Amino acid sequence: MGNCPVLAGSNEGYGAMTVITTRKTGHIFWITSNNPPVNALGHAVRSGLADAIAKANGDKGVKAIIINCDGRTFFAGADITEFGKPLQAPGLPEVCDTIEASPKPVIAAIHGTALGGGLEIALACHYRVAVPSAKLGLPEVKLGLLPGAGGTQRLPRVIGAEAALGMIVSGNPVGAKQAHASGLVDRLAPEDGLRDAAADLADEVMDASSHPVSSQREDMLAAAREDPDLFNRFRQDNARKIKGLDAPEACIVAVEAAVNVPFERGTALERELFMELVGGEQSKAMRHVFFAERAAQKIDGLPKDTATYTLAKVGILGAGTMGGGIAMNFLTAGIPVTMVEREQAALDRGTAIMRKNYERSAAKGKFTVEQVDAAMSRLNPTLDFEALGDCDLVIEAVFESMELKKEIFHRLDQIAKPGAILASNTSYLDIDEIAAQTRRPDHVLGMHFFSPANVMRLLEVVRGKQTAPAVLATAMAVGKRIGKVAVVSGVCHGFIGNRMLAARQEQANALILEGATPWQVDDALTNFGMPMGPFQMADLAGLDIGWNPDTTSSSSVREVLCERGRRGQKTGKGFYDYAADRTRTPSKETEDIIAGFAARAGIPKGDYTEGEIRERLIYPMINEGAKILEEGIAQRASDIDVVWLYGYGWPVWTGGPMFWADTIGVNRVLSGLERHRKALGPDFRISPLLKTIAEDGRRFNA
Ligand code: 3H9
Repeated sequence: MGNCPVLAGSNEGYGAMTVITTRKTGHIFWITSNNPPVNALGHAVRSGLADAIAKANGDKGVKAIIINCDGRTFFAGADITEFGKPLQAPGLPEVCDTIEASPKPVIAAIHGTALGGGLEIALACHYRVAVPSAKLGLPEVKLGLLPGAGGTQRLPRVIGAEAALGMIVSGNPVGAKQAHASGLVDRLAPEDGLRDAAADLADEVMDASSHPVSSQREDMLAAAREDPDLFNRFRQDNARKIKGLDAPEACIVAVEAAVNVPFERGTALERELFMELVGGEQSKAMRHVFFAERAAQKIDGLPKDTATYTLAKVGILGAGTMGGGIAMNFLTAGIPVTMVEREQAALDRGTAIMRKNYERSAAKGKFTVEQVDAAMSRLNPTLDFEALGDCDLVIEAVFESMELKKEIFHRLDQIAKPGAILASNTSYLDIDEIAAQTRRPDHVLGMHFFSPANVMRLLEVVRGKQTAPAVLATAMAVGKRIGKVAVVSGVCHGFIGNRMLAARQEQANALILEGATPWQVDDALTNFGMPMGPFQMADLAGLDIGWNPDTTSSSSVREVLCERGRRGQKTGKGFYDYAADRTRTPSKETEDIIAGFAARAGIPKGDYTEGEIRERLIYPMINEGAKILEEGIAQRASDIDVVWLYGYGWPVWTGGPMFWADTIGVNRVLSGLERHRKALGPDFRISPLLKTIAEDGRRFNA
């Protein structure tokens, strides 16, 4: 095929902006997109595709059409940056209809990822060929949308409603092999033979009298038509996962329409739902999250091509909950880990918990037994500190004591090989002070994981004053390699996340003394969409962290709770009372303890609405976020959003705390803070940046 003539005019009409080229080989007309980096279906691509289809159909010598893409992937979807702007015709639904209506068969040749609008293009084609490594999916739901170019109507007709529901509502792609098994892909091509396989298929079908048309298929809908309860069952089964989000329900309604009404009515409904969602606050927030996550990878002042160190082996100091969780990330990614503890019992306990965690994940189908064994075989648990000497990166995960950490880093510096990176998993402490204990402060930084460290996706990479660019770039690259979302933070007490959490906790503690109950405080946050409130979180973690029975002096609510044996979920009671199945109920005893403290301190009992409680908890966090920006601790407001989304379960449909402030208006946050000023305490200061942004009517996320 390689030396076939290029069809004249392939670049006509688009000048330098040409992203679609065409050529002819025998009776086959090739339409190729080249729109890096991901062949997003922006205006130029859409109009190029429509014109090319028309051209192919107008050429008597053409008997079959192949759509494929250059570069790393097939179309990865609509161009998200175009959403919210006036649509430039042709729209994607129209392009899909044009492809499907082609009297000559159209074949999609898929490599990389056929996502969103990309899969919708493929579904509109009469045939689909893919390489085994390709992935196919409709991830629109993750952007607060539903597939808007016929995907909700064509996919159920091709693979059945139940399978389509799963793909569309989860937004997760499937591999080409699975897609082949389900009928979504007609033929698998050898990894390096996609074009030949597509051409072979074209040769086979070009003279057929008819071709499969996805929108006209009925066969795959039969099962759902006989099972009308399917959709409500699906809603119930997924209630927890889709709570608070608008898009999943819209997806379900649209797929239901595919089963029950003709294609044209189904697509009209899909369009209506899409327009509603794309203009709504949730999708705007979720699109912000998409770009925020990618922006977080970019480090101010650090060229994209900064060289990074190769990591062949990682050392972890401490086999506790954090150390074990951190180690699992590397083991899963295929990187050997040496894990050091001081005592055999602690080492054995830590290793056993890791294996148990892996086995639990395997039971859920996330790993095979072989993968678990392979991961654990990469672990070298040892009591020998010197064994860390050949590691390229050592992460210290011992408990929070500056003295201990200083001593450890001093020792590590003696034994770690030249060029090795030394990282601390500290949640609060000063990385520069720790780095000063070594002769390589430029090779020291913070890598702050969040608990459970093998699950939570956030990694705060703490850049010390002297951290070298290559060391920082390596930590970010490592984060990506182990599947984390890494965000750079400067050095301050608690970094980005915990510093803001402390601002919230201070208000939570104050509010309960002012008369709001812990349950009201927790509800104000969980009703907002946070997975847990501060008192539920405290009960889960254990109230006795840092509590000493020998020195306890009944000086805080927390101390008294511990003294009375109310140490959290593990003792069946903490702020709340817990039943054997961990169901929680408000505790009268806790309320009495709090009332006693309030009375002794002479704090009058206030009466708060849920909205006021929320303002008291969240506005000071945003204020702290503004200070974090002002001081250059975070590079950009969206980085703060990413920290809260991935580290603390902030509800994705509000886009993160700073984006939420932008949505409700920074001036509203400012006036709220001024209104609550007295209650916020004598030390409370409004951030000058927040004030300026509010007064100028600007946004944090400009
Ligand atoms: C849709 O299709 C709606 C339709 O149903 C209906 C319409 C009517 N648009 O992720 P990466 C940028 S909704 C614009 O780092 P990777 C991205 O920002 C869409 N830009 O690469 C980044 O820019 P920068 C449904 C996009 O290899 C660069 O490309 N589709 C888009 O790690 C590289 O991206 C999706 O939701 C886009 N669609 O991952 C898929 N996609 O370099 C979204 C990427 O300036 N995309 N960019 O930071 C992805 O999931 C991943 O990008 C992908 C590659 C897996 C493809």
